[in-house]
Amino acid sequence: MSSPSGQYGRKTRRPEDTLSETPGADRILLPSFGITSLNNPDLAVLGWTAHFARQLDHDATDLPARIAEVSRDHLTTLSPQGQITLVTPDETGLYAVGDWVLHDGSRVTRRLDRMTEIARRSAGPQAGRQLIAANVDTLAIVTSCNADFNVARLERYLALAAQAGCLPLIVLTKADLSEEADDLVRLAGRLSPLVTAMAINAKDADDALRLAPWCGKGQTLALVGSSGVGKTTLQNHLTGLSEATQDIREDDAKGRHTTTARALRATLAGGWLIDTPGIRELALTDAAEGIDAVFAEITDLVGHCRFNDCKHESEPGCAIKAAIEAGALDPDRLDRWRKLQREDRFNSESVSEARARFRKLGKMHRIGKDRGETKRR
Ligand SMILES: Nc1nc2c(ncn2[C@@H]2O[C@H](COP(=O)(O)OP(=O)(O)O)[C@@H](O)[C@H]2O)c(=O)[nH]1
Ligand SMILES: [Mg+2]
Repeated sequence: MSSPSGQYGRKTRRPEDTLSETPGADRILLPSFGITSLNNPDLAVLGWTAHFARQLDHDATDLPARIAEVSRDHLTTLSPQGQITLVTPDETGLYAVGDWVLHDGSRVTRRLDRMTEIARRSAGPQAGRQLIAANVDTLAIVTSCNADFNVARLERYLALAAQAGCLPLIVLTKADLSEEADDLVRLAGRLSPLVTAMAINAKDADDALRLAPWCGKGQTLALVGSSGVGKTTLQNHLTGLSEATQDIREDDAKGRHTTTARALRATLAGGWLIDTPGIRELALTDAAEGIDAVFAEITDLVGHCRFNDCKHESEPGCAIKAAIEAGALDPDRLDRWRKLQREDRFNSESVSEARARFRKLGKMHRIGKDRGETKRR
């Protein structure tokens, strides 16, 4: 499917050529397909893999494109044909930044099954599932070494990453303002199997580029976390953009929301980055497997309890209780696991009602579309 690199190369100077003059850009290795091809990247550069290729019908003429931005009434996509604006047969809210779609030049004809899908329970009293991004390879959970650092919150984000199917990365910013950065890295690195934790000064270009290996050729990295922790600062170093960052109120270490929209942006390392607006309180939904994966040692112990329905309270033969007594399991971690599970169960129930409404809507759209196609024949 993918075309050879260089096919779209031009001799004339284009705006993105100046990227290589951005301070810091000379410190990273520019990929062989060249930064000048970003306006017409080939499919692999955009993150296309066999997972998506397998979904194509052999005789179909529709072309693939990747969603860079979702607006109320249209999608902005990137493709080997350049940037294309598409309308959708259904609500654009059903699409996420990072999604792959097939199109006929102006309309989306199909959304391809996602490799990974990051979603949370939407904020506010109305139950719903809000898509954050799709087809993200690595989720960078950004927190700072100051007051934002919170083990329970990190576990919650790690469950989000595990549920989504993304590789988790914990990035502790503001290491330059903290004496305990190394301790926090060790602590964060123990919160889940698979997680990599690092402490950085996000304002330092070299430090920020330690994230480059996760957003190299064809790789997509998303940044999530509270407001004011340095996500946009990191994005600017990784992409060469200069989006507005925010001043932080020193008293409570809380930031104001400056980043408002999600977008897929090209990185200097040849991959893709999605900066997200700060999340005030992340609520999980449908994340039971993600929670199990993060708390793998507890999940394993549960399997060793004598009774299948052990509540880990006063039952005989409880492996959890034994582990706590032996000092092998931190009772606080057990409490946090319980709390997340309870909350996820509650949220998933209320969201499933909302989802039933969504399915009905989708069906109506499909029927409408079929009718439209019949008419045209
Ligand atoms: N000293 C220091 N300041 C930082 C660091 N990361 C971010 N900041 C500052 O924190 C504020 C918020 O950063 P911003 O990137 O807008 O955070 P976002 O809300 O997560 O996108 C800005 O004033 C940044 O300059 C860091 O590692 N060290
Ligand atoms: Mg921001």
